[in-house]
Amino acid sequence: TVLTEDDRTGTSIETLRRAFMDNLFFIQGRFPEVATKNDYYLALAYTVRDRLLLRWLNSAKTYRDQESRTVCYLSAEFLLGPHLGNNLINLGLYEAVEEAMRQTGLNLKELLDQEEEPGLGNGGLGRLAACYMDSLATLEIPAIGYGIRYEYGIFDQEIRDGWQVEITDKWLRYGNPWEIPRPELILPVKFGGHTYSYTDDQGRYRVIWEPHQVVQGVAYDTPILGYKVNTANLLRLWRAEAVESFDFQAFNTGDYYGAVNQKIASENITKVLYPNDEQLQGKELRLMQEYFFCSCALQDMIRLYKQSGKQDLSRFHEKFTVQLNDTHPAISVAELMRLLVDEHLMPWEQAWDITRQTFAYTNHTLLPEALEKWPLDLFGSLLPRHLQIIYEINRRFLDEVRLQYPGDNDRLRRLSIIDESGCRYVRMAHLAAVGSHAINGVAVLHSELLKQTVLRDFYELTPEKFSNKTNGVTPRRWMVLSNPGLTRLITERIGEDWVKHLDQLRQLEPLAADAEFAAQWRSVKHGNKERLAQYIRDRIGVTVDPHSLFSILVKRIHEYKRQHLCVLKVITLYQMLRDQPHLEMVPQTFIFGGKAAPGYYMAKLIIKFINSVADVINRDPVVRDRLRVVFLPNYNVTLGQRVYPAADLSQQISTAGYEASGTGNMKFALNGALTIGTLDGANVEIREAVGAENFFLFGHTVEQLQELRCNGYRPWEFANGHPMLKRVLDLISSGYFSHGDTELFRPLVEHLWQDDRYCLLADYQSYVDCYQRVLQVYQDQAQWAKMSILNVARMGKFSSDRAIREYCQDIWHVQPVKIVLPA
Ligand code: 26V
Repeated sequence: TVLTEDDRTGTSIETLRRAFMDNLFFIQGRFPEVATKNDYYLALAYTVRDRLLLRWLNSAKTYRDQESRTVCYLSAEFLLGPHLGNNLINLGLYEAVEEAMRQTGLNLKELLDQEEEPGLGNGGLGRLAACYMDSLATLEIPAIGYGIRYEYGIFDQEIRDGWQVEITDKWLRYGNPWEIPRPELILPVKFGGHTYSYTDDQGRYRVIWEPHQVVQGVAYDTPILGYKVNTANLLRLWRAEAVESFDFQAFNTGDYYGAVNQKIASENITKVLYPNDEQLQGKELRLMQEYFFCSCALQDMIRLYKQSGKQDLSRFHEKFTVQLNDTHPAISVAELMRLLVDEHLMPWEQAWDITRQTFAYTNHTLLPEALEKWPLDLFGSLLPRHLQIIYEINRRFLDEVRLQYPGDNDRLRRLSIIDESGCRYVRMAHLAAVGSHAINGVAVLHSELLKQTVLRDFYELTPEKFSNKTNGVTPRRWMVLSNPGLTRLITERIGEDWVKHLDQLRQLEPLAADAEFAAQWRSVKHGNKERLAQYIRDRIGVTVDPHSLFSILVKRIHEYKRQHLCVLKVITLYQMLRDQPHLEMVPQTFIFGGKAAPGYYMAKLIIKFINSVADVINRDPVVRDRLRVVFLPNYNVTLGQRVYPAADLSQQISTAGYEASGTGNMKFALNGALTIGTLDGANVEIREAVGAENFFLFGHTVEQLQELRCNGYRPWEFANGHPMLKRVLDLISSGYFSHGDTELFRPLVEHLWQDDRYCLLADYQSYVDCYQRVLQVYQDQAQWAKMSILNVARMGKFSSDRAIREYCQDIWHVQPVKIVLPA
């Protein structure tokens, strides 16, 4: 009953209201008359946190008592997005809290807007880790996410004069109520120095690593709650600190400034997230970050293992299964070997057995420049012991290869963990592949290409290790939280089961022919578009018409993603309007968003290009209301939640073979957008699922591109052979979009004309033609709505729950563990 409800765990509106006011007083130290919005946000966050902690502690206790097998997801990035709204959804308390706030005279939406999102990731890879944490908890799988607690996450983007400007992301400025620091949970991590070996009194060969520097990792824990279950898993992020004893030593020898410098150097390790940059390679601090969090994670696992009373580590792989999210944590393979062999005195063969059974590796890119490799001298000076271990792993591995392929020296060279062609490097993908029992790509096409290209020799060697795990996204954040209108409409018709069993969306199929339902469907979409239009007006002062077709391209800016192909298309439409000022044309709004890596010149120029074209078009009276172009600054999770629900058309236009999967494509389609896309990444499977007739396909296939290139791709022939394309390129070159400056966009146009690595010109015609079909269909609003409903109805496969179930069955071999709250 309400009377006995606990202030920290109760869920009635009355209790929530009381707990909230209590927290405002006793945690924020404020009374209502002087409280800021942020005070209210924090008071609410602590109220919600109490309810999380109840479930979290019970989960931890249960896992400990039952010695549950646990998934450890190692990732340098977790792009979580704001916690408050998501936790309210998963707790099932959204409406109750909304009402409690209303009764207090506050607006929940405004408080939600107060939260600074933890942007601890670049894009798809980090966001995938966050979706997977949500699904693991929802499926009641014991799991720990291990990563880095960056003090500064991905930079904030501002646009000045059309150019991107980077601002440091001070996300911890006003405190983080979602994390619990564990100042006593500290682990040492060594760097540099040298090794020496000796034979101990029992005749064992042993290696001692005498480091140059030791830092300590401090754990920061964030509970990750599942949807309407009691499971709350652990996200444990590590922050680097100076080791006390180092300070002390320096202090004793009188080197005060030396000690302070030491402290600063240690803390630098977790200062900032590196943006996916062209020049990541050779950044020593980046390698330090990677090793730092992997060492902390593995030491922590060993600590947990030993907590359950077991001393010898021979069953480590039975307690833990570790997923490597790309190669960023691949150093773990060598680190676990070091911990087992050097520190726990295990024989090499046994340690290697355990290591291989522990790890599995997910590859997320085929781009050659994105494949991680470290110069040998840098690697050896930072991690001298690991380099020795890698040599030994490699020696034994190549011996096995020799047995299978006698005399095939070229194959040995290709398979080696050490790249010896020219400067010598450690190839992290090879280390991950050799040290894992399972290797997967993130979409069917990607997994196939992986086997044919970057990991071809590994596939030939051990085909049984390879599988595909097509990515997925969590419907909790990407539908229920961000699109309440659609959620309500769907639930009215098919009940609420779909939120956990997304395949159930298929029950919507018959409703695609239901005119009344279609009308409601369109009205939900229109409402979402109106809200986005309002946001655009507030944010950048551009008025867009919510009745126009919202055509959206949001993702990191990269040449392979071909944002500039979409701009060529926009200029084509503009040219048509200039040619025929009275042309009847479907009114369209093109919305772009995305960050460029600060060191990636072309990507930054593409942002300037989009903004320059937008400026000219939005100002030109000839366009009237038929065409608008906007670039939304600072695209992030929060903005994604506004954008996906408001899209009519999702642009997924990467060059075939380059986008490993994409996950934005799934978020759009699940919110009722139709897709215009290439046969790349998961687009292939989305098209298969929703039906070819409900997907706007264009562009060369991987095979066609291969053939094009074999015959010598000459982009200028495409430009010269296509009058409209030529006019568009000439218009750009003429300085039309750059106040007469013919230099500004020259690198862009020249690149396309001469080299066009990503084959924009080859796909232009097909893109433009396809777009005509889009416009035609859009004119038939009933037809469009029908296709939109069918898209959603058939997108169930792309839930991250499905992906996680596959990982659990095929790779991790883990079962759910029910968490029961004490009565
Ligand atoms: C890294 C770099 C580093 C240097 C040069 C440019 C560059 C470009 C891309 C990357 C991405 C590395 C890994 C990654 O984030 N992959 C993304 O993973 C997503 C989740 O699986 C997937 O949906 C995206 O298609 C894939 O790009």
